[in-house]
Amino acid sequence: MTDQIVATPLSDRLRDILVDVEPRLPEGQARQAVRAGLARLADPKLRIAVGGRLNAGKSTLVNALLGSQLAPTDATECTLLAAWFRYHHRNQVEVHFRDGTSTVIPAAPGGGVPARVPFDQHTVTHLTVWAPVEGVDHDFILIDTPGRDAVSGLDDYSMEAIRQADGLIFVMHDPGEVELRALEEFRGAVASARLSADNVIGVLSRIDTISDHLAPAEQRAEASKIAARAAARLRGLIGTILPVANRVAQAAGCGHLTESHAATIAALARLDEPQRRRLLFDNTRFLTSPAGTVSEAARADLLAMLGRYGVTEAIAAVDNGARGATAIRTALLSASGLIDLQELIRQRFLLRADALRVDSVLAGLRRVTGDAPIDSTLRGLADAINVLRRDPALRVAELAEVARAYAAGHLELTDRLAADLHDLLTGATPAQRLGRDAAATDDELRAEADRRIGRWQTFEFDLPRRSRRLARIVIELLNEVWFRLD
Ligand SMILES: Nc1nc2c(ncn2[C@@H]2O[C@H](COP(=O)(O)OP(=O)(O)OP(=O)(O)O)[C@@H](O)[C@H]2O)c(=O)[nH]1
Ligand SMILES: [Mg+2]
Repeated sequence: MTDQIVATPLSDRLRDILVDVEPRLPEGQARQAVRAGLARLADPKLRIAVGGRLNAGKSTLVNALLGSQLAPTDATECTLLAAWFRYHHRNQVEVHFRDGTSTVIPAAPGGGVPARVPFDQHTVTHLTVWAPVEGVDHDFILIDTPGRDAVSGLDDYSMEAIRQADGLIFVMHDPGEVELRALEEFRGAVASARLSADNVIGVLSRIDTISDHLAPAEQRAEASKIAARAAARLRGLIGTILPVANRVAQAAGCGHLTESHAATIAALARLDEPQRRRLLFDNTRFLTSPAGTVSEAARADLLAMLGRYGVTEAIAAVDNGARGATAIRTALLSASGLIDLQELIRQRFLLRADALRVDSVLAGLRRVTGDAPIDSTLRGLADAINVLRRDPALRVAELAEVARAYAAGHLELTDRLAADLHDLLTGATPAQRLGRDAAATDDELRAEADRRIGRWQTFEFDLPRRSRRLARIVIELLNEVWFRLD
């Protein structure tokens, strides 16, 4: 299997194809699309957009991932323009206009998106925020997008930003009926944007707000159930949905939590059990109950930053031996779900960067090569693309990893699971990938995909944590097969 994976990056091969075709095309839509593809390939960074409905907590999550508070967050509609975060040793903001020009304006004090961008926002496509953020831009560009149901009519703009991305983190705050319906609608809207479980990660955000009376561990358990239900409903559109406590992740990730906060948390941890319980019962009691030497102002400060959920987690971290701000921040980052999300981003996006970038360029080209082009140059381009598309690296590279773990004895599979894996690895058609013959109807194939997904989900549940990712790779490919059935 692994022998089939070609060493030359797919993006290099696609670039060669496009460089060859471009001068032979007449000026027009097709040539422009090829040029756009070449421009995209010239930028080696993977683009990951963060999208979702208004107020879902997107910008808060972006800051947590950046490790720096550069995206403005607010309870009212806040993000009006898509912002691309990239590395530069100096803070500055570049405004990109619809006519293709751009201009540099000063960043907000401390860096990041200024409160006001002094241009008619309808003339602007997006901002590039240059900032000395380590991590993100070395690996990928993070794009914060405006809320989807923004009343200002910017919906199209956020879709435009999402369309330019190679992967999407879809943030949902409350996947109840309304939000799920909005997502179903979103599914229709993004069909052209090539989004599917293959390149969309879900985040269930603001999990501290699920209930006022649950302890953090119970909130997380509840959040996991909600996320699993939403994932089942959104099968095919979103691969995995991870619960994340965004605000806690932001406070810990952006270094807001200082040594002085750590001292307050340590003092709270030293209170006796009844005092602690009273204090953490609700926000009012947190601010007013006796708390030894900890001032009300210090408590208010902590509460504003972490919420009761985060404060409870921080105290638990001290109970578990965390000493000082750095140790508490590390514990909070892990408890918030951000570390799991970063790992998922690495697995689902970064390790597949080449294939994802090529895939998104191909999506842009499909518009000009889609319907059996008459022009012979375009026909040649379509044929070359088809050859590239069949490259197993575009689809099966990661499945090979599962196969390798299985072959090496790191992953034990029953005969049935091994057969499922084999079918996925070797099948050329959806039916073959599900171990069925060509006569099977789509309904039968869907039912078969469901059975296999269920089997792998049960299997995943029983696996040690470090191996679950392998089961998830299989589940997501099965989801993809399911999704691509007519
Ligand atoms: N309690 C709680 N509040 C949060 C959390 N994450 C974000 N918020 C709050 O929710 C509000 C919206 O957060 P943003 O990050 O600005 O949301 P957004 O999706 O970027 O909003 P738009 O850009 O306007 O669409 C802000 O007041 C945040 O402080 C969280 O994990 N817990
Ligand atoms: Mg925002």
